[in-house]
Amino acid sequence: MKTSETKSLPKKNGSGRVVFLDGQGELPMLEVSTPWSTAEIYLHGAHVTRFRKIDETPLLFMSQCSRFNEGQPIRGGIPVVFPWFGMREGLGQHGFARVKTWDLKEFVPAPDGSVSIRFRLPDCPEASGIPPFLAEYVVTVSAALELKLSVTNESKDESLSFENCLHSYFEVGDVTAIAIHGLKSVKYLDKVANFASKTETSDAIRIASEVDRIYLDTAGAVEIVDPRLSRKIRIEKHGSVSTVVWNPWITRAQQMPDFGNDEYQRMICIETGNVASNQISLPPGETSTLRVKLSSSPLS
Ligand code: TA6
Repeated sequence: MKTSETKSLPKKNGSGRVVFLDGQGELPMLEVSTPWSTAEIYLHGAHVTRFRKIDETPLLFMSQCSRFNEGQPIRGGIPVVFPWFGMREGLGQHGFARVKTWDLKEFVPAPDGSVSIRFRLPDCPEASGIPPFLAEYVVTVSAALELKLSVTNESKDESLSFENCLHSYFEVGDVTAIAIHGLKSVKYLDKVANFASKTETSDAIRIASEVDRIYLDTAGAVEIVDPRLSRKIRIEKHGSVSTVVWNPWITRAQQMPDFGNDEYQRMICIETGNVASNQISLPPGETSTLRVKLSSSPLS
């Protein structure tokens, strides 16, 4: 529940605007409006929880059971997974970036009406075991949603090894009716089959059971064709060679306390990053940038 409007900053130019609100759990949130769309972004995790084009169904799925608490991840939208993906012995799942309150560095309403917001991951005790780094995340809202996660290795002599992943949850009309294109002939690790190595044979992947796959060495765009919502979602990327596809299906959905039992029916995660054998090893002083553009268009 939004509780109060705390601050509204005037536009500098263009017609995009940003309003500061108390979001759910009273966590600080930015509400962004542009001529084409609206978006909501929490400082907690620099987490985009909503992107909606005017007159369209929201692009991103959000669980009705999501927690909005400091120290716990939000379920839905776009969790920023960094500096590791999956489980790390004693350290939990998917890194600490998604449960930290990011610093808001600036927001820029551009003359064309789009709005960019830049966040920085603050220093935190969890980062003490790895070489010093700077992580910044820029979210640009327009007719599309563009995301840029950059990591700079600030060490003078040590390489920085990490995984990154923008773990996007998409809203779909009926997950069993969608087709996922763009991964044919790509090798993947099948987590549901104990990480067996397989090769994708289908140009139109269908979901009819639990799916949890890490597609490796793939730089191409992916599309979700959704006949129920009559739209196509396109996921374009740069600086990423892994794509993860996840739907928990019935049993896992029931096991997750922050996810509704039936919500698996209207979501699919198509996640963009560099994980597993595609993890990044960044030399001292260098910057690695992951860019993702999410857009949608009506099915013709
Ligand atoms: O990206 C897929 C995945 O790693 C799955 O294995 C599943 O556990 C999912 O992420 C959600 O993880 P979370 O820690 O948010 O519950």
